[in-house]
Amino acid sequence: MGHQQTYLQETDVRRLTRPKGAATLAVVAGLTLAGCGSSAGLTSESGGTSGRCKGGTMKMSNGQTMCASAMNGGSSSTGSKTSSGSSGMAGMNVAGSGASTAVPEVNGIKPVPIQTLATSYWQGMEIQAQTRTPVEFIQFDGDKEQMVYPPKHASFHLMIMLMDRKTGEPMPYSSSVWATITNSAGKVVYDSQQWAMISAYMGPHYGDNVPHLASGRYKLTVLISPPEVVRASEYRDVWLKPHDVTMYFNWNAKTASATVVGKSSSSSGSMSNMSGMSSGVHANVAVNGVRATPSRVIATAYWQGMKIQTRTATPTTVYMPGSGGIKQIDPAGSGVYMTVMLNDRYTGEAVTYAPVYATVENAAGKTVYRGRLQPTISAFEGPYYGNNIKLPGSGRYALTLRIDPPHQARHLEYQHVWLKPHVVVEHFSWTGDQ
Ligand SMILES: [Cu+2]
Repeated sequence: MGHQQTYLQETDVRRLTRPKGAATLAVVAGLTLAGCGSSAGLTSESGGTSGRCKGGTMKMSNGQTMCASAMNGGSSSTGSKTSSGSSGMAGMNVAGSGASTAVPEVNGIKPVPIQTLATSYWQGMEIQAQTRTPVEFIQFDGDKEQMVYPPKHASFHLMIMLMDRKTGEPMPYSSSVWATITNSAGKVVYDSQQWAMISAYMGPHYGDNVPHLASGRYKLTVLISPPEVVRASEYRDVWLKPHDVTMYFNWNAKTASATVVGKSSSSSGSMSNMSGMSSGVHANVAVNGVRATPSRVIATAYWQGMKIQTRTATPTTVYMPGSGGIKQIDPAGSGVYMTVMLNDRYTGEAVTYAPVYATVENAAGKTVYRGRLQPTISAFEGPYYGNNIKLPGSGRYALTLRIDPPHQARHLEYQHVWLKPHVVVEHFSWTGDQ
């Protein structure tokens, strides 16, 4: 493809020792908790549309139609422009958003076959253990890249996928996902915290390269800690405690392939058979009794293969887990609930762990809001960045977004993109409460 060359930067690429627990935990915790300055402003909810697409088909979100008719007292889009010195599109020559297209490669990296070892369920969360061929990945700390190489003769790249069982939207921001593999003799052969990762093909997941396994039967135990970010209301009562699942698989070292053994067991989850998940548009789905609420797209911008979509909705209550249990965060006043969704432009997969900051100015150029849009999980829109923004009155506003690079492990297709902060300026009008 070659386009990626445009974004090559001098990076400090060096070998990194594999993390053991605390190191990764510190990174993840620091990111999710950083910058939560004004708790009063924290807020979120669920919107009506999703641009997520798995398997390479870009699904048009029909929520926009719904929004236009259902929204009152809302805001209207007056366009956006990109004002970064490094703006432009990385990657492929694919027509604009919403085009139905097969996914060839992203930044020169092709998709590879993925095998599912086992699936389990817990409180509406679908937990999948998947494998692919071992692969090096990159840890980017906002300053420099560090390559993490698979051990010699590694058997596979383990990927723990957590998602909403009904909508298929990913569940990132767990403070810790830990995997333990035990052989048939009861010996622990692998025991490590998983890296929180982003990928154009798998989306947000928790993964690591697993060292060489001899042929045989194995037990895989995964300990999942709850997500520690803001949640939309449908997740108020679930995923509040750590949960572990046990799965079994046979590994064939000669063919480097796995076969699933029997059923997965869940320590505390119910295994009732529900209808299968569907991803894409979730307007007719209820999750924990909650349905999607309408939102309005005010602008869509693109940057190095990232789709940046800004939406507004009516102010809403969100929830944040903490030491004292789940905390309810109500809107501070009238205005908008502002959400920014970051997705791979070509596959629709969510881009998580990117600090997003917003500044809102009124028509006179006075700053009326400045703060961080909180990483938020939701069943209907997937992960996004959002906050309630109090506005002094109806009128036209300028929104400046600063998107910092995702501080997280990434697969190779994202090695050369999103390494510097990016600024987007958009405008919207707010008609006030009606
Ligand atoms: Cu991975």
